[in-house]
Amino acid sequence: MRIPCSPAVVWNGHSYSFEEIRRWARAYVAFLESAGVKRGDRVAVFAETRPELIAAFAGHLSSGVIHVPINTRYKADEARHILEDSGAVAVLTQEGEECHTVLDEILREHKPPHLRHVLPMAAAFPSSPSRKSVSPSSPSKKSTSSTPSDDDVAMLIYTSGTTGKSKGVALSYRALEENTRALMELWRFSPADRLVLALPLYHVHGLCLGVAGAFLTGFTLLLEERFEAARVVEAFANEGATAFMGVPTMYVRLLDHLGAHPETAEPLRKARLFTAGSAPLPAADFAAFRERTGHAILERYGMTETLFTLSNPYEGERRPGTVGLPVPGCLMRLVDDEGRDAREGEPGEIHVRGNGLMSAYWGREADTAAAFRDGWFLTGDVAQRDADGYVTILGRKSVDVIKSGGYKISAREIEDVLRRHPAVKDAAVVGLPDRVWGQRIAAAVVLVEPCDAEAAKEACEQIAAFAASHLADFKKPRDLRAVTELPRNTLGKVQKHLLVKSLGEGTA
Ligand code: MLC
Ligand code: AMP
Repeated sequence: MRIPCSPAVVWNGHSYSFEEIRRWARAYVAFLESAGVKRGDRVAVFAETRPELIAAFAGHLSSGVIHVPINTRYKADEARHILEDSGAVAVLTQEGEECHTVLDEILREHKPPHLRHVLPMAAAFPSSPSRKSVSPSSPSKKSTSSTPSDDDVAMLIYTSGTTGKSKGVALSYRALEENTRALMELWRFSPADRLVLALPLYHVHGLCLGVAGAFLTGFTLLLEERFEAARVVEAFANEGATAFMGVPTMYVRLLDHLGAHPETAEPLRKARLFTAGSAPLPAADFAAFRERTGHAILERYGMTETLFTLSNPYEGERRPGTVGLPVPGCLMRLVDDEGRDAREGEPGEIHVRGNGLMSAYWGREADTAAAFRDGWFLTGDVAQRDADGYVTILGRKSVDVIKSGGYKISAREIEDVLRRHPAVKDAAVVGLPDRVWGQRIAAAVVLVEPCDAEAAKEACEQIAAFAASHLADFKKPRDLRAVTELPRNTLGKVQKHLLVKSLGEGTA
């Protein structure tokens, strides 16, 4: 496919053409080769968003090196787990950043056994790319001699589940390309688009729909290091942005911004498309955004293990509170508790087949086998379908899977950390409904030594500080209370719905 002369990336006012990104990627691959990194090796990326990360991803794709991005908010334990579990041989990092300090801590304590190289950004990308555009073409996985095959693993994206530690989701070149292409066609992306990309580059939302979308379609990424509502509005006002993709928390913040500065809504009216996903978009926010900007946000549904499988239509009706219909190349069943297909309007678990399915959980055969039934991936999400086929997500089968700010969080992982504190005898974590974050983390702990209210408060502060030092900020309990016992049923299982009620009282 010929890519037109639009830039690939705009960053801090500088434009980088597709050809520049490709050249940069080639030099980076040569650098990796000189360090002995081979096709199939895992290379982790633990650095904040910058254009070099786009080139690193392109380089990994072109050379068959498996891309392993790490959440830059992770603390040492969390990042170490990914480095060890993936068997990464190298990690790309940027000096001076918080995650570089975290990496130093990991290396000081005990180097992950397979990790041979720490690659500073300055060494991996020594030449600043010029800003002059030359005859452009897309970074292509067919450009090297050792062309990866469609079934090779392109990337490992770590995601939480019902178990404590995160699992690496292995996604093939085929899944990445076919699913992304389907979405790009469905949403009519073209080289004329300029997408404001403020999503993190370590999850499939930003990496596939944003970066891979640009590689496949040739549109321009207006790249932001972090989401800031004012910057998004500015990009539509002055930088020719045409589209934005966000998680619902970002839309809440955008709406707050538009509320405080109503005049800034006007440039958004000229936009072509706003999409939302990763968590439920409240119908009230859909309505408020439409009223302010004239745009019906296009909500879609996805999962790291399946990529993007349901979407409201581009041209037809976008129904608030629904995630639309199957994406071309994807099939969906709703299966009730008896294993039958749920009837219209009845709840069932979403089972998925199709072009975006993962190959496996990295190194976890039993978990992989348990995640599928007869070739269908069992998502754990419960939904219903109306007469026109539109799907509404009702919730998740497990209360131990929490979504906050669009991040998937395992209640078990937080409980495991809380239980490591010497004052904690037992702990339970739940997600409480939250207007901005979708869900916010709350925890109940049973203390080893029963004590009066004042001492319990002090103990809770210490436990909260301990949790904060071991967990990424977004996993930190926002409310942590001491209780005399956890509500358990006769089988000893914690009744989390009762905890949601008691912890949520007076805080909604
Ligand atoms: C941060 N804060 C939170 C919080 N996260 N408070 C409650 N709950 C949370 N989850 C607090 C911080 O402590 C801080 O408080 C303040 O909010 C600002 O923190 P921040 O870290 O600067 O926030 P920010 O960078 O603005 O992050 C918010 C965000 C981010 C929405 C931009 O969460 C984000 O990028 N989310 C997207 C994640 C994503 O890409 N998910 C897709 C997964 S793929 P204080 O008091 O210190 O100011 C997937 C599949 C699919 O799900 O379908 O897409
Ligand atoms: P992740 O593992 O981070 O990829 O998160 C996937 C999960 O996000 C899904 O299983 C859903 O629970 C949730 N999700 C994604 N999109 C939506 C949406 N539009 N509405 C509700 N939940 C969503």
